Amino acid sequence: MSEMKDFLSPVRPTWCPGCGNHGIWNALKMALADLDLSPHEVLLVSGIGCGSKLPDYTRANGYQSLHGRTVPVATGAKLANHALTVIAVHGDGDGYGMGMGHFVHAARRNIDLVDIHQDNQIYGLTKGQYSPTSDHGFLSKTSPEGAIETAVRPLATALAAGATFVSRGFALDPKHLSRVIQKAIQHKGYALVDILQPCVTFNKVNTYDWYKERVYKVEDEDDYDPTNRERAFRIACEWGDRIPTGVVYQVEGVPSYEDQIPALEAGPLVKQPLQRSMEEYEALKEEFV
Ligand SMILES: Cc1ncc(C[n+]2csc(CCOP(=O)(O)OP(=O)(O)O)c2C)c(N)n1
Ligand code: SF4
Repeated sequence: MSEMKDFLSPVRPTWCPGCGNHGIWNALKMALADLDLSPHEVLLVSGIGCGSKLPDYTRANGYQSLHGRTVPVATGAKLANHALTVIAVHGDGDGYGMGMGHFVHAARRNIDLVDIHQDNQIYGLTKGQYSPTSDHGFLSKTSPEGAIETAVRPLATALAAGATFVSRGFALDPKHLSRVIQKAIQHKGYALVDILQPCVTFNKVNTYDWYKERVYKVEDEDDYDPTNRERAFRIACEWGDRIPTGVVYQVEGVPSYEDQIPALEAGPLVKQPLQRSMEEYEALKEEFV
């Protein structure tokens, strides 16, 4: 059986004391250990941001890519070796700002990725600019008179794009979050995990207390039915006095992107021989030259 400590790298986190990323990191390690995965079976791909440092602190395959390009890199890695459990992990600026197009296309492609967003409603690493999920009126260095845009609603956006698994967790509840991440990993297809992650240094509005007063677990509701897309959409749009957490939508049996690629039928590309026989070469020449 794997244990959480198996996923500890020798590098210690430099996140601020109290940062929500500590809880997310613990929940992720807990999920990987509970699923009895080994570090070599997992690839963590991140972008640039405070949260994107997570692969440095975790013993597994890791790749820190460019700001906003987490999902395309994770997609390429999944296609090269679809036997890997590929987890994209990045901030709301990275994933819902620069990476917004990739988010929507990954969801509609149903590529078998877990897409974790450390959603602190602010740019942490660059010291406190407002982000795509900052609420209307949010005061920051780049919105001194209050943000004038409507905030992105990630769960509703994912659902509208055709995502087959849509969820949210809260960094202060790592056990619940870990169960949500486990379900996302077990899901075959694109899985969004939006995580409420207080940035204690730069976001003085969306604090632990602010979230605590508002979050509820969708599975505790009497009429919980994560297969009902219409109902899920209503829940996905909720924000303000009530903020839903848990698995909001899940549908199984939809073919994933990589399942539909004939070249992958013979197994992961990385395991397939690079060399072609003379006969195969002649056949290719015949077809194309
Ligand atoms: C192409 C590019 N544009 C901008 C930046 C500057 N930059 C680095 S991190 C970041 C935003 C970080 O916010 P978020 O993704 O929400 O992550 P957090 O730090 O809050 O975890 C920005 C704008 C960059 N590194 N690369
Ligand atoms: S600046 Fe915010 S997001 Fe970054 S490590 Fe500190 S508390 Fe966490």
